[in-house]
Amino acid sequence: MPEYQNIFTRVQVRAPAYPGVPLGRGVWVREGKPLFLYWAGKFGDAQIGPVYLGWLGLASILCGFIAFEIIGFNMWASVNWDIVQFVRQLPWLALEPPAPEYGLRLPPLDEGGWWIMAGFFLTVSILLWWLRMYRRARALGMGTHVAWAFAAAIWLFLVLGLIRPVMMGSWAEAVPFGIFPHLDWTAAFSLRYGNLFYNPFHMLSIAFLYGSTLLFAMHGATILAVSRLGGEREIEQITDRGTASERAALFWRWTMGFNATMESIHRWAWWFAVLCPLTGGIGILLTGTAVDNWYLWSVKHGVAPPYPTIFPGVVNPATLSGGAQ
Ligand code: 07D
Ligand code: 07D
Repeated sequence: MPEYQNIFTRVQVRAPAYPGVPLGRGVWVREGKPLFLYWAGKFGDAQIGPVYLGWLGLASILCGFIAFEIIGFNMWASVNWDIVQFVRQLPWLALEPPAPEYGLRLPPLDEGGWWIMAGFFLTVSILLWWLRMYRRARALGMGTHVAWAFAAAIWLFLVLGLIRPVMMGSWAEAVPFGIFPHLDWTAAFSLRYGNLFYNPFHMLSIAFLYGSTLLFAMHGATILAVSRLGGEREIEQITDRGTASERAALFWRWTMGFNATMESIHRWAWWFAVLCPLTGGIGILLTGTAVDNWYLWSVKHGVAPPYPTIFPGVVNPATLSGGAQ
């Protein structure tokens, strides 16, 4: 019996190519003759394909491609179609949303119109991909947990780029497309609204983000540690608790007095991951709509001390010239 003592050991089990359960009658088939890749097997399953594309998959990829092209060509145009500069400056290039004076109106293409068009196609692409996940899960008789977890991320994405800008009455509030530009936007957003650290929903989102990595590490490590006893066959261990499950449970009861079960750990993981963008989206939606300055909000609610207490004689500039609270 092999020893699974380190985190790199990987056992490759190779069964005959399996296309999956039979498909109902329809236009689409599962495409591609399955092939086996040794290096894919090192990482995950060695079998690649077949893939089910379907109308939703096709339409989603098409829309995603259109969005990607609009963003790419606009970035390329911004360096005067110089391919060398395009490649060199790519991480800094941007496709920006319309300026504030346009509000929610349609601006000319080169003043934010392209951003609206790219955003439209990206959003449609993501929503179609969600439908595809949902429908493929139903087709397999599975639960739709993956689709609902994805929906939590889509919620944050929609808040950032659509729902909040519409509530604020301006596309200019939305995120630009671009690798560093979207980081600049994130930093500027925090500063503009009085430091996002004081937003309790940002705090919650961070707790779930950190909590997710902790749970993932604990769960992955626990299962690897008992895989020499068959622990990675989690479903069998749920219905017929074996020595792997018993030891894993004992380990955590010994070390911290309490343990998850083979089933509950996956519920914890799902909720922690889902609550990260769910709470985050609430925090972003409240920003600028209900709360204009999270620092002043915190002072008001006794979470943060006012500036003059820390630096006597200093007047918080946000309280001057009609700064909204
Ligand atoms: C590992 C799964 C694979 C996904 C990957 C991302 C694209 C973008 C498009 C050049 C974990 C694919 C990337 C399709 C290419 C163009 C136009 C997921 C994994 C590898 N961000 N963000 C990144 C997005 C927001 C923030 C990286 C998307 C908010 C910070 C990547 C969105 C805010 C940092 C990226 C989005 C924010 C990043 C790595 C959408 C607040 C980093 C992502 C649609 C939440 C990190 C240079 C990753 C970085 C980073 C993509 C939204 C903050 C480019 C698609 C507006 C602080 N973000 N982000 O691995 O290195 O995710 O940036 O909402 O430090 Mg971001
Ligand atoms: C972005 C969901 C959308 C993505 C989708 C996927 C494609 C295709 C292609 C694979 C990530 C689209 C897919 C396009 C992919 C291929 C090929 C999820 C997304 C649908 N923060 N902060 C968060 C921390 C500060 C700021 C969340 C830490 C500063 C803003 C998270 C710190 C300032 C926003 C978090 C820190 C600031 C956030 C994101 C530390 C900047 C948000 C959760 C230690 C100076 C977002 C409420 C997430 C949010 C957000 C962490 C600091 C700004 C927990 C750890 C103070 C503006 N921050 N942050 O799941 O929800 O994102 O806030 O300093 O909008 Mg923050």
